[in-house]
Amino acid sequence: MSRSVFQGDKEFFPGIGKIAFEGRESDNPLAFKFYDADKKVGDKTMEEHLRFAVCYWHTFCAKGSDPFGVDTQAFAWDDAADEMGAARLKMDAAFELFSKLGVPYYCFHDRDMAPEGATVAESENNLATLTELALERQSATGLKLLWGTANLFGHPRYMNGAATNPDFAVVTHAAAQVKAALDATVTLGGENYVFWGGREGYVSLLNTNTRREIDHLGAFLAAARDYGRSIGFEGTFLIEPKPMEPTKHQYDFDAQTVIGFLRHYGLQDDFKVNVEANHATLAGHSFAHELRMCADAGLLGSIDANRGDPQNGWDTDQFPVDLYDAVGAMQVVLEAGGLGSGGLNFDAKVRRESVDMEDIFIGHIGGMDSFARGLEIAHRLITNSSLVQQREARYASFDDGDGAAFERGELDLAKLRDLAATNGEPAHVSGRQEWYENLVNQYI
Ligand code: XUL
Ligand code: CO
Repeated sequence: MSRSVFQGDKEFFPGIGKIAFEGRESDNPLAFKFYDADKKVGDKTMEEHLRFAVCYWHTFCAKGSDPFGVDTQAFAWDDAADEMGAARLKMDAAFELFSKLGVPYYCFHDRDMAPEGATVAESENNLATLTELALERQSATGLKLLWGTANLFGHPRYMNGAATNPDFAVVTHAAAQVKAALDATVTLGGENYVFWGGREGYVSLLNTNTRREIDHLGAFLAAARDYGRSIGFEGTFLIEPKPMEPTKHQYDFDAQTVIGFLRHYGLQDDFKVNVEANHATLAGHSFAHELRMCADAGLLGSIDANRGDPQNGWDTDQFPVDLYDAVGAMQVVLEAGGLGSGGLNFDAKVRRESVDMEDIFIGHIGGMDSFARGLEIAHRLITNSSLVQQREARYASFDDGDGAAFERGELDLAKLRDLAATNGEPAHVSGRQEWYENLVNQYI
């Protein structure tokens, strides 16, 4: 498929062409060393396995401010007479970058793409206008929407929560936003729709009725699901866990919490989990752990690819360049049979000190190369080594006889006791963790 490199009147990233695969010997920072979109790994190409997406918010909206300092980065697409004009320029810049980078997908929040209006109707109109433009850009470039979402955390009205706000009037505004964002997602053929509950949690237990708030979240998501299905959304709804930040405690704390929540409220047939690496580490887990919990539950939906900094716990949203993590993630993804309708969305931003336009490209190239390597290594580890077989062999005692009967739920506690008494002390069997660890390093 031919893809035009940029769509608008103005080129926002001059001097940067389509990023090409040049191989690991290349010293061109604006080339892929490992990501070769059409290269087959097993039965699929790298592009089909990895399903990369660029996010609108960090890449085109955030300009390096932090709690201690103002913006450090300047974006030419902000240079317009009004907010809607700037939103159009931003879209030109976005599709130029998506195309030059060669990613198949992008993701957005409603407010990244179109400014909030003075009324619900004006906000809806702004988003609908920009959605039409995005649709034109998609058909001109071949880009696709991995997921849409609503920003239910930025506006002051959401300071006490959105769907879990103690004030019903705020819940209705959250609903209005989700309805419009679902409309936009369906118009754009989005393959998923995400809920990240930024302020769905509490800061103080003293002023919070957690039981009512969590029930409200369940009811809100069911209503969103029903609306989405009624307008023809056939994709996957996703919840993105995060333990805290900005709230002290977020209800969607981690994968296992979300899996329990989805099952409790009967949402597990329509919703899956969007695992973000930096949210995993913020919850005290590894990225691979969160992915594994979702895969085991059949609820692995999509990935927000990034990383934190091991020396602090924050959500620093750095580009993912840790190879060990990428291998661990891709091992789970491959063993789970792939990402389905999900993808690898770079929910990542360059550092506030990285002020050149090419830094944005270099960040994405590094992330794409890391996951390309992770994919190839994990594929070899699974197909060439005996790791999977060795792991399965540890459970061989459940494959037949009494162990299999136990798995079928046929043995009560007294029968289990009698087997222990009859069979005596079990042999000590090594877990061989070091063997597994060395094997992974050997394949890297
Ligand atoms: C915030 C975060 C969000 C979600 C979408 O930590 O990850 O950007 O991915 O709302
Ligand atoms: Co995210």
